[in-house]
Amino acid sequence: MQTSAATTRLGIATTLGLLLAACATPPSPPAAPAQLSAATGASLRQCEALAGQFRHAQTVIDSAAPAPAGALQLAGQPVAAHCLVKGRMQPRKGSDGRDYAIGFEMRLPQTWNGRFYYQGNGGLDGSVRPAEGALGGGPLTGALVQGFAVISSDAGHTGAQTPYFGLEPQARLDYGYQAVAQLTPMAKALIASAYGKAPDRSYIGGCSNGGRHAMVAASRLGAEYDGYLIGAPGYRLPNAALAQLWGAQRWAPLATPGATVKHPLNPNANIPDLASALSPAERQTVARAILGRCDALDGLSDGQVQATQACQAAFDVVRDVPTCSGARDGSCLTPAQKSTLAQVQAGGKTASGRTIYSAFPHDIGIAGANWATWKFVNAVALDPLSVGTVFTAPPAAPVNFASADIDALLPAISATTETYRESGLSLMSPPGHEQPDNLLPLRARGAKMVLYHGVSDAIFSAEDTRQWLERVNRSQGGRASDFARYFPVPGMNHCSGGPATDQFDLLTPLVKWVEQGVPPQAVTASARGAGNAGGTNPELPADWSASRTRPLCAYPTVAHYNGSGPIESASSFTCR
Ligand SMILES: [Ca+2]
Repeated sequence: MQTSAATTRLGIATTLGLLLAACATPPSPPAAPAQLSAATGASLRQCEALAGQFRHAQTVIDSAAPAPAGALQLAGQPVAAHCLVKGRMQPRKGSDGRDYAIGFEMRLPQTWNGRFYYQGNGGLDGSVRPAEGALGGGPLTGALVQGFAVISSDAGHTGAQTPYFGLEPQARLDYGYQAVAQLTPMAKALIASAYGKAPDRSYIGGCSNGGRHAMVAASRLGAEYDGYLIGAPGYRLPNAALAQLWGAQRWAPLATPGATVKHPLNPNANIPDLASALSPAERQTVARAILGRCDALDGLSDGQVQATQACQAAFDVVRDVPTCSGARDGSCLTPAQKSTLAQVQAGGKTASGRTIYSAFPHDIGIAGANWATWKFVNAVALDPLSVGTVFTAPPAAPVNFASADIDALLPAISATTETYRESGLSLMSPPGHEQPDNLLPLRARGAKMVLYHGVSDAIFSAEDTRQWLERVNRSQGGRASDFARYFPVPGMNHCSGGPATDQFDLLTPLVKWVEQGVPPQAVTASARGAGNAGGTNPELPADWSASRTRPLCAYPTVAHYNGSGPIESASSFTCR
């Protein structure tokens, strides 16, 4: 009897222990997402008539005309016949006296696949780029040629080269998120007029600021889109821009005194030649040192580091890069260069110790020209403009990178005023990105998110994207991969380029996931060597095949060589 009572007490204690343990663990995973049905196609019913007949609030259609097959080319191939509609939403006189509107074009295929694609554009927007929905670096395909009805927009202002729209309160809100919110229902209604039915499935995608638009839409417009293709999302763009100024301040003392280069936007102006602080040969030296530590971690020494996350622990700038014993000759770094590179890659902090943005991964794409353009040219010529006039409240003149007070500017991106009622961070970032619980309805509905990011992106950090996914995973009981998958692109710079296989189509796998329930795990990416129709990548190492392929692997899996098989082919690798 005593044994039995003891057993019962033990049972109660065990139950209590389990209950206590249960209380201490994160919430249980959400229920499995619903499965959305597949889109069905239709044929275009009308084109020119849309100009006179389509009615939508605050919308002006300026033209609607057929674009015959071949009027637009993608990767040297004619795009099929479609209808090109141009228009504007919310035309208005801005508080600065200038004329504003949300300009757009839509391209409606004659033979439609039943889907809508919102093409998010890059940079500061400001121009209506052709609505072709081009995919991946040096694209071979795009949403339009795949049969989507595609919209492209200037996000509410014109003149991509001048960020002064940021002084106009509504224009900066349109740029941040309100243009997408206005255009989305209009575009769906226009599609319904053109084809006799609304889109069955809707997608939004882009890279850089376009990836940001898609990521913001997931938080703000989660019921409007079924699939989100999010490339190099500058989802904390104000922080990233500020970190650029901080980094430029670190590099400046190492640059050749007095040396200048042409301003990228103004041929009559010069800027300091910060690139002399870390020359192309020195960046190659760093890349070689990274290869030395990390190339074989994926099972094959092939000039690519697939195990990018493991490489962060394996590589140390100060230890692994040769130190100059004499003058700089490209084959080594001085101790000051090493410590600056280590500091910049680790991520900036203000003088008072506040984190400005994010760490950046060590990766061989540091050898890429685009890496240097962002760190040494755009950090001096572009980011001071956007920080000064778009991301801070109240906005002011462009800041000077050298004298910018980072400690004062960091709170200014979170500040509001009577006129600027939303902060730069609020208008640019996905609400709730710190704790992405607000994605639960999107997930439950069956919508999917596919993210990708060049591991050597020098402006928006792949580490910041990885951290976002980890937060989603934590907030959803470890089940983020049910609806959100992230594909790091080793070696790739900002959206394309660098020593990388940077040509890929992640939209097709996203559609398959949304509409057929097949989650993407390994997606083939190609190098763009000689003869590539999407445009060649001049930074492809000479010892790679011109058409090398590798699988992009859903994080946290990594492409490992199988131990046999042709080394230029993705088929010899497995994501694990
Ligand atoms: Ca390798």
